[in-house]
Amino acid sequence: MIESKIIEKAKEAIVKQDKNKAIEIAQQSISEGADPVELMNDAFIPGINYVGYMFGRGQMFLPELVKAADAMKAVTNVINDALPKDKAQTKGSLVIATVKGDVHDIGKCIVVSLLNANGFTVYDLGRDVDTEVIINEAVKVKADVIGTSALLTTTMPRQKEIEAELKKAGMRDQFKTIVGGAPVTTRWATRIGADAYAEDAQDAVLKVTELLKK
Ligand code: B1M
Repeated sequence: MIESKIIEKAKEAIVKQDKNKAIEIAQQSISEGADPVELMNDAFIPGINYVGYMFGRGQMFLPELVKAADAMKAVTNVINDALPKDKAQTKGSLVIATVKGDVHDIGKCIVVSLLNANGFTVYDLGRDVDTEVIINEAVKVKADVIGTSALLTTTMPRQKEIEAELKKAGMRDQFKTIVGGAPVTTRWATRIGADAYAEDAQDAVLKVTELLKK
């Protein structure tokens, strides 16, 4: 359990867009024994979510959102470096990307790191990635799973496009698919025909593990 004092400080550093402070809190907490995943989930993510809430209400503006995201990105790097690396044989491979038109990648990077830490081989294609590129890469590396992240309601249809393109190419059975991102739901995953939906990075590890058993 992360101490409430740390949670408050971490949230404040993100909301105040104080990158150095956020890095310092992350590094210090980890050196004092905090679990990096808990630290991210319980302390920093609520901070960036609050920023999103304020932005949505018009109480924070784009430059502040960008600075808060920059602080969050720096923290993500600290957390990712602290994750144990599972050097065991790969449990399966994934191609992951944030879909075309969408530059949100903080959550996707956390998902990638946790999958890596749990022994999966992940080909991270980055953000704003075209459907065709995602599918071609999955074919090229013979991925078991295609995972996509979408943070905008306007980019969610790209996840549907991937399902449609795979079907059109007669390749739908070749890959399992998993979708995620703040506006994405189980209902959406079912509606578009994706094999799984994951709410967060830990859930992604569980769902991918289940998918590969099928
Ligand atoms: Co933007 N943004 N943003 N933004 N941004 C949202 C998404 C928004 C909800 C904010 C708001 O209005 N309240 C809103 C979308 C509204 C909508 O679609 N209806 C929004 C908007 C409008 C925009 C712009 C259009 C703003 C503008 O320019 N006027 C613009 C769009 C740019 C674009 O993509 N084309 C924009 C830009 C940006 C920044 C660049 C400034 C920055 C992103 C920086 C970056 O990622 N490198 C940013 C940020 C930071 C946010 C919020 C505040 C935070 C997102 C985040 O990092 N969350 C966001 C508000 C919010 O979501 N509460 C918002 C933390 C992260 C850990 O969570 O990404 O959800 P998340 O990932 C989670 C899970 O979803 C899941 O696991 C992760 C870890 O727990 N998950 C997966 C994610 N991907 C997965 C994949 C999986 C499985 C699980 O399998 C493959």
